[in-house]
Amino acid sequence: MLLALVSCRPIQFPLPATDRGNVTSPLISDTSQWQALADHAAATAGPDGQPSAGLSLRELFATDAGRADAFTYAIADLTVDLSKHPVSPDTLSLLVGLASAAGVEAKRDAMFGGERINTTEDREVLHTALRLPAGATLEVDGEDVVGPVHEVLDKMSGFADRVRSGEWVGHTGQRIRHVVNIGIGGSDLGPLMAYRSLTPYVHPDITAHFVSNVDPAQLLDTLADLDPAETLFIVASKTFTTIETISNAKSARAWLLATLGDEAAVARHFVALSTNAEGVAAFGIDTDNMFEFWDWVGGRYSMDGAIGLSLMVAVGPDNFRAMLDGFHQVDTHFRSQPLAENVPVLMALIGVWHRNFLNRPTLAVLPYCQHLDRFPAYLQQLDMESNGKRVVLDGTPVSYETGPIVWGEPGTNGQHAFYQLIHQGTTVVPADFIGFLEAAEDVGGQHDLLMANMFAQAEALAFGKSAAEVEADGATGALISHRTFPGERPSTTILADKLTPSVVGQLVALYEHKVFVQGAIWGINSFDQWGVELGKVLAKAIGNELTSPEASELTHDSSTNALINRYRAYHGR
Ligand code: G6Q
Repeated sequence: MLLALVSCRPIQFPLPATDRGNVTSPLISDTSQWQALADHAAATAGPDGQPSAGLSLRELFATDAGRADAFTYAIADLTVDLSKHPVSPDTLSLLVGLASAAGVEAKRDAMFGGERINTTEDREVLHTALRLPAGATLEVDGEDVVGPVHEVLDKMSGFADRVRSGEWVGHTGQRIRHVVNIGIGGSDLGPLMAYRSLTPYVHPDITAHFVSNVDPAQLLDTLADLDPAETLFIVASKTFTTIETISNAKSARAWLLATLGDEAAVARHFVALSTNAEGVAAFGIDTDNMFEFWDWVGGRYSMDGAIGLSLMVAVGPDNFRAMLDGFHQVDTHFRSQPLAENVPVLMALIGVWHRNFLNRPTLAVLPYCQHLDRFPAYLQQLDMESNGKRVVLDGTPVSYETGPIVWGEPGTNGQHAFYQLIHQGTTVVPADFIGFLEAAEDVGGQHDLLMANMFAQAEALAFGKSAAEVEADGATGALISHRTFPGERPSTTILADKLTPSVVGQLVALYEHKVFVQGAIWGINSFDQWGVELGKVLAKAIGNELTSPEASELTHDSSTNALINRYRAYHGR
């Protein structure tokens, strides 16, 4: 049983110790631990600034036959091989020292305990409570949050079961065969990614669709083959004010009513996932058919609660709960393991090593699994929206790089496209390879070939092909340089037996906590998103200017004014 009694006091994390006399700096770069890492990077750099002297991958592997074992870690059902990174035991211990200096453990405990660590929105950050087992207790401001979480889960399960069994029918009595999740950002990417990941677990009579873009093409393409009588819309919006989602939901309702004719049909074909009951009611959805979540769940951290309803309908409550258990296993590891053996912490630290001390700006996520095709996009939001920040909690600008640019595509497609740059380009791109020992579904032994590619790529990136080897293959002249692969390109390999619901939860929680630790080290707020909020207001003003029949004076820059005028002129406004 977990019991955390939490009050609403302001957060007072230990600030980094500084080497500048009595001045206490909020910047981690002012700690002696940061400086020690900078010195270590300088002492081990070769003439090109890349790790050499004891930290080249070739040397690290040549001098330590046990390196793979020593740098491979287990977390729940995942095996994480960190050996192909330019880190020695000394590097790791300096990095762990940095995590301690940043107060990562205290910050982690504050998050799990329900303190208001999202200081700019004055909110707790409690997505980990969404996967606490029934019977656990977590009190925030004197109120238990685990009971309500399980009430919503039970309500979702009952609804999902009714849809799956055909008991919940549409307005004309037909069973629901298509579920359309209308949501964007955090209300789209998580359930979409998990739905595609768990394709083999989807109910044979139910297909889920995801509409996010306000571009009408996506809604129209999705609805083109659907029968309104068999279609259920799940309107997913934490705030229920997001213009893209509300616009798509209104258009979907008009499409439904154009065929079914009767306003009463809305109640059988629309449900909502939101924190805003008033907004849901104003839209015309019965709040009995609303599945609730709370302000303390950030959008991009919400797929394991009500926002996962489309996924639950598709894969069933048992599989959804198995996914939650996977999340919880990783939460437990993160919460209990010492920093030096804590896998999300180690992944985060290695990311900080690349980003801040080796100047590597991006991270490629390369799943060798087609079902994880949306995993890079999901991580892109998780990481870049969380850690794309430029000031620390007290508003001081950082003096160092923060979140990396995250990108990627499933292997082997990427191999025939952008891997060229990763192998021989001028930018070193750390990569995360993710693969499975067993295929979800195999045909003609293709899974063996898929995995052979993954292992071969990680090996080639790390160890390259020297000029001597190229020459030995018969190359001469300029061709020798063209065909030489420098190697020393780092990667993590994450393996699991199979992509099960639990493993999906484990993978997501692993990255959630990795992102958390990096944010904690950089001293930023990983849980707000003012850049996203800006986008939500900017378009409103220009929207009026594009559509108003009366031309009013435009007060933007000359480029924006010209673009707006061109659009208005085209439409004769
Ligand atoms: C996520 C962000 C953002 C959000 C969307 C949708 O952390 O806040 O991506 O999820 O803007 O917001 P609503 O769910 O409120 O519609």
